Amino acid sequence: MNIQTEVKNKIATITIDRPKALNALNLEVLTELKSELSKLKNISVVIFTGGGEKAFVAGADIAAMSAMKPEEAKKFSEFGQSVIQFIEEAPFISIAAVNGFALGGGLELALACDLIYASTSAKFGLPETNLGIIPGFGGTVNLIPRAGYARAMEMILTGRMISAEEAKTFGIALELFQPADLIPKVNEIAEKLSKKGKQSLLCAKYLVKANAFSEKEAAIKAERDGFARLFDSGEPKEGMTAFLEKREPQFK
Ligand code: DAK
Repeated sequence: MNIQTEVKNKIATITIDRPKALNALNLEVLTELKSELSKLKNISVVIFTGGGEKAFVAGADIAAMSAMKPEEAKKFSEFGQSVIQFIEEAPFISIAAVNGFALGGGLELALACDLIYASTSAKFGLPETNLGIIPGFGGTVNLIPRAGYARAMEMILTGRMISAEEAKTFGIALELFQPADLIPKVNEIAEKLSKKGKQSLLCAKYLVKANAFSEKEAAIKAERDGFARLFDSGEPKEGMTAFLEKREPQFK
């Protein structure tokens, strides 16, 4: 199992636990994640975090993506987006407890959550353009309301990794905690939330989201179409192969 779920009172903690690949998301991990989420009953708050010392989630699995045939890529995209959408619309409050690298699809998973807290050693980024691809789990849509247009554009174009401090300054992480304090502090926040009326929390969540994202469906479709079109250019193949071969990509 790549996903560990712990339930206490009305709070579930879901740990993406594939530390050898820095918790990268492949179809198996996403399938287990969806299955665990679907099993939750009478839960007010779900905390997402990463297993091991280093990573929250270092992105979609590059090795898996680079080997995908078009049909598999389509399945991965559609299924992955359905998991992200499930979290965004879920009848619980979601909190990302970012304990290390939150890159690419990993940052996008955090951005799908209602609240993001991080350890002081966390690192954030959308490095997809380094690989010849673009974010595909809502990054081009969901970063803007948090970080603003200018920072979202900068992070997506440069793909640079930012520190936890910068992520807080940009509005991505709400608060930073020492690594050992992250989960206890996030648990305290979750406990306070779980004592409130669930219907009022959910009503407020859906209203805030509706106001922040009026054209979301079209924007997500445009992201998906853009991602698929890129594969005609040869850039994704060169970018991802270079990562796996531990060399700099040579884009034409
Ligand atoms: N995928 C697969 N394996 C990964 C990985 C990833 N994203 N990130 C790390 N790993 C693996 C490494 O290959 C390495 O494996 P071994 O060589 O040991 O077999 C192991 O984890 C440990 O990583 P490193 O040795 O590289 O560790 P370092 O401390 O030196 O560096 C790092 C840590 C996080 C800086 C580095 O691993 C790194 O740059 N990782 C890649 C980060 C990245 O580029 N993330 C974005 C991936 S692309 C879409 C939906 C989603 C997406 C796209 C489309 N659609 C719906 C259309 C999303 C795309 C992405 O997320």
